[in-house]
Amino acid sequence: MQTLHCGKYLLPLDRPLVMGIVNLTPDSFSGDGLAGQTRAALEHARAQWEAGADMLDLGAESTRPGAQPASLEEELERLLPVLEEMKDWGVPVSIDTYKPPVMAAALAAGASMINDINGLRSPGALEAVAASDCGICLMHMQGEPLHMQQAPVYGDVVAEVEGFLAQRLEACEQAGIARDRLVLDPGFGFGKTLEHNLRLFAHLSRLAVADLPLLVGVSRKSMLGAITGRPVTERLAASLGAAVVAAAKGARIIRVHDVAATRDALAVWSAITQQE
Ligand code: YH5
Repeated sequence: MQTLHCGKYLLPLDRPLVMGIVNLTPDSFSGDGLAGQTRAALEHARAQWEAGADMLDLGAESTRPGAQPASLEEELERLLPVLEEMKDWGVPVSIDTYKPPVMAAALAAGASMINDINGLRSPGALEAVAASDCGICLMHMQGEPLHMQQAPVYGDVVAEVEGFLAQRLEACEQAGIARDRLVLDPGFGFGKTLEHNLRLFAHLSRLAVADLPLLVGVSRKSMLGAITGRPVTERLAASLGAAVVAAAKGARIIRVHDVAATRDALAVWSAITQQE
């Protein structure tokens, strides 16, 4: 059975794992300062964990299309107090960041995984993770968040994303990072039109370069809004449909906002699949 080495955790990949999203950006809180933000984030993290998440993904900088970058200091100020509280919960904590100093500080504070939308391309990123035994998610993105949705262009999107992931795997191997720490992600919505996203989803299995596990993150995303015509607050059913299709196409980790509902949907898929 395939496993994912994630710091002190060894995660079995015989059923799709659910990664619960924990958002630490200020736009997701009422605005009562850092202490209030920390408390709200911890409550959300606890709820995601109790809902059955296999791991939690903490993001302190918005990477939504058109989002402005946060400073290093802001990102650390939001992350570290939350991580400090969570380090004894017994849950693998992933950090959604592309900044090497944030990676290093988070790993020192007990994080088990680095989820990098930039695929460890920032100078110093490979070194920051190579020095530890954390899990790593290598995601594909065309452009950078501020402009990536303006005019994404590909020749063959599946071939290009596959080539990128193979190249980042190669860079990790050169840096001495063991393969059993790596997860690959096509990066739905990151410099992709609806058509690009659908083509990537349809050919998901081709992206499992070197048979590495795939992570899929489409929960509540605009592509689901484009398909259903629904606003972000009404995309649960669409997200569950996508999660099941992702699992059926071989995804090993599903990154979601709605953990309990996703676990139920995947439990049905798993039960039927095991019966076959
Ligand atoms: C991902 O796919 N995505 S942050 C816009 C939405 C809803 C959700 C319009 N970090 C991924 O979740 N990390 C993000 O509604 C990620 N894979 C990995 N590995 C964007 C996001 C979102 C954006």
